[in-house]
Amino acid sequence: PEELKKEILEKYPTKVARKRAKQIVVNRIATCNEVQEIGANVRTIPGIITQRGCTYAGCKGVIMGPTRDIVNITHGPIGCGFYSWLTRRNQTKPPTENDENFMTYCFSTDMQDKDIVFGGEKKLRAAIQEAYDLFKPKAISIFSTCPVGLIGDDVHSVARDMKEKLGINIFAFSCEGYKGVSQSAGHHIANNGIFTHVVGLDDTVKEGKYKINLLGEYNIGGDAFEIDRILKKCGITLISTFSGNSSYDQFANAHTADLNTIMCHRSINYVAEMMEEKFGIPWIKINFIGSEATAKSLRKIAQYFQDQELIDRVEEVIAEEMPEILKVRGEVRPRCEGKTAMLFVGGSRAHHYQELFKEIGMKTISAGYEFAHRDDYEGREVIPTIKVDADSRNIEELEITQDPDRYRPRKSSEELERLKAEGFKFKDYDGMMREMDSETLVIDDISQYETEKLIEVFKPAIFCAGIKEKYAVQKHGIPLKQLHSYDYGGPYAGFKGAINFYREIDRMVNSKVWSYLKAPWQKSPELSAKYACD
Ligand code: CFM
Ligand code: HCA
Repeated sequence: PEELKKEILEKYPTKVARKRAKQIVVNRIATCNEVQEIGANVRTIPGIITQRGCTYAGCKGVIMGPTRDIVNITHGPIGCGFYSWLTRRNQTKPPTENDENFMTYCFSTDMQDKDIVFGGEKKLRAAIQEAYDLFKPKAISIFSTCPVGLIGDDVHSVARDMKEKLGINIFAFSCEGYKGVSQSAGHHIANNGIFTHVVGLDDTVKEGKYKINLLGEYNIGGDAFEIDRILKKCGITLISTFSGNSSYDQFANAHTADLNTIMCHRSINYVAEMMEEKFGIPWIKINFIGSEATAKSLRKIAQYFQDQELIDRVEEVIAEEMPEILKVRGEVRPRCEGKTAMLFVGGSRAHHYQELFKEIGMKTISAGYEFAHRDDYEGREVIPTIKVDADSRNIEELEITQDPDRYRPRKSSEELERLKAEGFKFKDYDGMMREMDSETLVIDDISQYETEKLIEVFKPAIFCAGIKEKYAVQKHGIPLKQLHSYDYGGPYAGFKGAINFYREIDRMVNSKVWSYLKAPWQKSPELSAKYACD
């Protein structure tokens, strides 16, 4: 891998090579028992074909998009709203036919040239009024796209005015696409907004002995439905999910839960931290991708509540679910054993999905995130050492203090001591690199060129990424599994999800079709491209 890194970098101009060198790391965890530092959450170098999306996508598409009963208005050109309209396959299921679901609509101010010249606030006001007249929603939120920031529309003052006029909750996000270096900035902006404007508005205490929130689960391909099924079976009450299959009321009531569990650490750790500071709810990292990881996460939740009834119930559920999983795994594993995978996705799945591959005997030889931060690679203990650059400073860090009336520590200090003695860890995430083998290549914000190099050298049995990478990779004769949209399949979370994933990967890596495939440039060599710096 060290050789390959050198070879990749050689093609770049010196300055580019110097920057990319920090973001390409050969994992040495087993040999030196220490995670190396990786460059992450920095600007993509202009000219490089990145997998990344924008800040607006992270705020509107990712965090707020999956909520069904807030009217989400994109203030901007129509393409931005259209792009983020359900392409992520975030599913939802209103409890009854009378409950709202606005996700099938795409709300946008459809900005035109004249709005850019004369300002778009009037149009935004009119759009809010129109949405209100038509739907009478509980809440409306507004999302800024690039031109909004450039021309200086004050979306927050429009939101305040309209909130007063209409008497419903209206709030805006300054999540212009260029605001940060990737989607990640949009996550943070969305976390701040939802925490400021919605969390804590409804103090109703719901029934339930074990009340949790599920943070960072977006119900892609129905994942959250499967997790809900399992939690229900265990007798655990889900107060809210951020934000798969969620509603406005869930967010408003989230602070009444007794534990926050985090699936995707990258996108939602801010809300978890703020809920702990303001309301005293502790958080733990869990992972429902992979059957072993699911069992481990359920046990961790049960251990937190320190209640024998729940501990026993969780064991019963695991014992009930596992036989079917082991049966399918046993069938699939001999056909997949020893095959290799590469995963380049988002900010958590490139890590989580390694679990599922491991269960069927496959090895991850290279992986990386599009936009995660160093803690998602190296573990949270590096957070104090992360340099805050101008780009991150650009994103507001909210000052949170204890709520004078509603702050309530969920565990006494004796209970905390007992849990600690049992090895229980709060606020803990070890990151991706510790769980990968030595000599694997970890690459942040991988480029198209680097992707092609990896494929050429390692010829993995499967490459996992997104829609932009899919066909370029498959033209090399390597199957690509989309770990964002799941290629219209899923769910892959929880117990039933693991079975779906085993079967899907078995089908993909054992199909003969790939070996028959000839790329266009293999058939017509004159089509083969040359890199400019050759
Ligand atoms: Fe978290 Fe996500 Fe992901 Fe993400 Fe995303 Fe996504 Fe993803 Mo696409 S919140 S970081 S910004 S797990 S949309 S559901 S699949 S890149 S790995
Ligand atoms: C986004 C959404 C995305 C894109 C997926 C892809 C998703 O980043 O704006 O590139 O295939 O999961 O839908 O990550």
